This record gives sequence, structure tokens and C-alpha cells, in this order.
Amino acid sequence: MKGPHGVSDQPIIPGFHPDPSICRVGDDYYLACSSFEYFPGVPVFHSRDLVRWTQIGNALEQPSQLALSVEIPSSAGVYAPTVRHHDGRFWLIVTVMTVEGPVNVLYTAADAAGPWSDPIRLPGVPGIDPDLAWDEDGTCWCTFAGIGQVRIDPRTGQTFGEPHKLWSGSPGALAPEAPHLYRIGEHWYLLIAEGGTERGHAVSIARGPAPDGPFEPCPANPILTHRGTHHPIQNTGHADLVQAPDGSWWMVFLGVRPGGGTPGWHVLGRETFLAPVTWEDGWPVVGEIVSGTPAGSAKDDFDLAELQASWISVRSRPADLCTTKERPGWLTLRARGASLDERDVTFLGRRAQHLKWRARTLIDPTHGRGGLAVRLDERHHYEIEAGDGRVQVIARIGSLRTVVAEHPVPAGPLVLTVQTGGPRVPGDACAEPDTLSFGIEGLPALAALDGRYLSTEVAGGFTGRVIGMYSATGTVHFDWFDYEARS
Ligand code: 6LW
Repeated sequence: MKGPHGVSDQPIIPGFHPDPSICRVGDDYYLACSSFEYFPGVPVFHSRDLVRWTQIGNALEQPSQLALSVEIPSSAGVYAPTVRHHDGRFWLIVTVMTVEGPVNVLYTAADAAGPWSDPIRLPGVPGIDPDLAWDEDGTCWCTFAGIGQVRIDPRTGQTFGEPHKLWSGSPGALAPEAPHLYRIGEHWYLLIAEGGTERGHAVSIARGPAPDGPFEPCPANPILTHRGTHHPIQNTGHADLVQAPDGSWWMVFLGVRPGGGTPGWHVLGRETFLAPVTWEDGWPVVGEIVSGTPAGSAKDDFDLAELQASWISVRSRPADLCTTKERPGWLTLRARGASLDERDVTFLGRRAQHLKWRARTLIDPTHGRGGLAVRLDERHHYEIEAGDGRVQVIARIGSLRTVVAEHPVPAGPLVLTVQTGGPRVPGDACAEPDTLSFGIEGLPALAALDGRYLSTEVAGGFTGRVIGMYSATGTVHFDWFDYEARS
């Protein structure tokens, strides 16, 4: 799909799916992304053509694998994974950013769809964005942001020797991070991100004779960046390389689709994109972005005890959301005494994957208060909330929280809606308004709110919009949830 500048602007995995890591086993590709404060963690995808991807699960789906306490701020939690296949098993190494700092852990599985093991801790790996690479004699090298490296035993987490410095990236560049090490032909290649994950983001590479260097930088560095351009995809960086069965090479990386003019703001978080790679004089050359296929619409009737893999909750979630006897075929959310302003709100949502969409849910607020929300974090969210005989539209932007609209409703179930587009917010001079309209199905919209305040440029952080159902007080039941992609 060509964007306004005649270049591809579609991610292969839309919505907040940043820091992609990819590996191939035979004709099958597997890809994993960061998930931060959301549970389950580390979504895992499968493809056979690099363009069409299906989520096959989440690597960290048990509390024993991932415990995200309320002390962990939003956009901390599960950072950049690396997924690799070696000796017949999948290996996933990832940083969990806790209030005490980064904790690196490793999981393994026979099947990328899971189940994955409990965490193998790596106390001797001091940096974020850990990578795994094995050399010819089976030694496992763990490389991490900085760029540093240490030898490890991935089965036990034991490290050998002291971590050593490998490369500081391009002279004067910010934050050398996201390292990945590959043996390709006669060289070892060290791929990194640098410049920070915002508009200055870039990918650079170096090569050397051995996994621990010394490394010489590519004379054409950065081999990928969109900084200083009008390209519709910005912040490109944090890449991983994979070779196809036909010998061709490909790069997956993160990028954002900013709206609202220049520099604009992005609301879907950092998404995963794809580009071909060719080789010249033993150095990779990154080609034009290959367009992915837009995600589809999705409806869930909650008739199955097993939730779809795309559902995520904030930090943790009760196990019995759909299997309660009190309301078979309904989703039951029991408030944990917290609202969307709190870090342990009872919430079930899915990543927004389109710039234009509509979401609806049938809610029964007879026994509590709850509703339909668009969340960036606990300080940036808009929601329509039902209960106690009224519906309210609420906006939380930083330290400001206000009830924007209120409407009396009769007792019993009702359909709540939120959609992008709708009336331009008065005074919004923006070329491409990003308006979020909230309402009760069958009635005029109750409120249209400016979406720029639910963007990463305003809220900060590493995630993107998540649309979902929540319970603020008591027990709230939801019969179905419908997410409709709109052009
Ligand atoms: C990740 C770092 C980055 O650890 O942002 O874009 C951090 N790159 O490599 C969180 O995504």
C-alpha cells in the first residue's frame, strides 16, 4: 500500500509491537516484540512469507514467568526481546525493567507457540536489550546495550569472565543499543540501534573476525534512518536481520506513523516494518520498506474459556475472566478497587492497529461501574463509563481529569461506542484531526475529544493506544467486544 509520498507506509505488524526480533526455522519465521507493563508479555508471531503474520501466543503467560508489580511504572516492564533457534530449541532473552533496574532473563521452548519455560536469570548480564549468538564451537555470546558482551550458559544463566566493551557505535551518537550478532560468510556482524528511539533513531553495523571483535564500522553508517526526511514512517531503528530459504536477506525494524503535520505525533506506538537487504562489498544495504497487509477487524463473544492471544491486561489479570459460572458467555471484570488512574485497574484490551477504527461493547453495569477506554497509561486515557444510572465520558490528561459529558440511562445492558474521526474539535487547526468520539449506540455522540493528548509525544513512554473494557467498581459484565477497522 503506497502512502502519500508514494512509498510503502504499512507495517507488517501494526499497533504497538516494537523492538522486533526474528528468527527462521526451515520455511517458518517467528517474531517477538516488547510488551512493557502489559500481561501476558512478549507477543509471538508466525509467518511463512515475512509479510502476513499471525499471533501464535505470548511467551510470558504465567505469573511464574512474569510478575509485574504496581511498583513498576508504565513503559517499564518487559523491554526488547531477542528470539533465536539453536540446537532444536527456541531461546528468548529479554530485559524486565524493574524499579531496581534491568533484570535480564532467558526462557526456552520446544515450540515458539509455547509453553515457554520459567525464567532463567542472568545476574551477570548488566545491560538492556540482550542478544544471543552461538559460535562454531557452541559458545553462547550475550551482547547487550552499550555495547557490551559476556559469554553465558543459556541453560543455567551462568556467565563466564567479565563483561567487556565491544563498540560504542558511531562517534557522538546517542544510546548504542539493541545489538544483534550474526555470523555471515567470513565475518561476524554486529548490528545496533543508536540515536534514541525518537526522530533521531538509526541502525548501524560493524563487522569483525570473531564474535568478540574487534569490529570495524560500516563506512556507510547509518545503514537505515529516516531522520531529517519527510518519509511517512519515522523513528526507524531497532532492527534484526534474517535470511530467507532462497538466500535473500531481510530486516525487520520499528517505526512510527506520525500524524498531525511535522514533526507530528504518533498514537499507535512503534510498529514493526520490513525491508529487503542486499550486500555490497560485504556490507548490507537496506532497500525500500515492503508494505505489510493491514490488520483485520476483530470481534469476541467471550464464549470460549480461553481468551484470544491479542487480549492484554495491565500488569496482571485474574484467570477466570470468561469462565465464571455467574455469567457463562460473558466477560466478568471484578474491580480490584482501582480505576484507570491506578496501576492495577481490572482491564482487558487490545492494541489499536489502525489510524481509523470503531470499537463497541455490550456492557451490563448493574453490579458496578465500568466501560470502554482508550489507554496510553494511567495518566493518559479517555473512557466512556456506565453505572449508577448514568453514562459519563471522562478524560485524563496528565494531572488533569474531568467528566466531559454525562447522560442518564435506564438500568440494564447497553452498547458503548468509541471511534476515531467525527466532528472536528472546535479550534483544532490541525490538518489531520485525530478526534475520538464517545457515545451510546443509537444516540448522538456524547463527546469528541482531541486525540493528540493520547499520543506518545504527549504521554512519553514506549507503548501505544490500547482499547479495552474495564471495571472501576464492583463487578461488570461484557457480552461482546467489536473492533472494526475503518479506511
Ligand atoms: C529498548 C531500546 C529501544 O530497550 O527502546 O527503540 C527501548 N529501542 O532498544 C524500549 O523499547
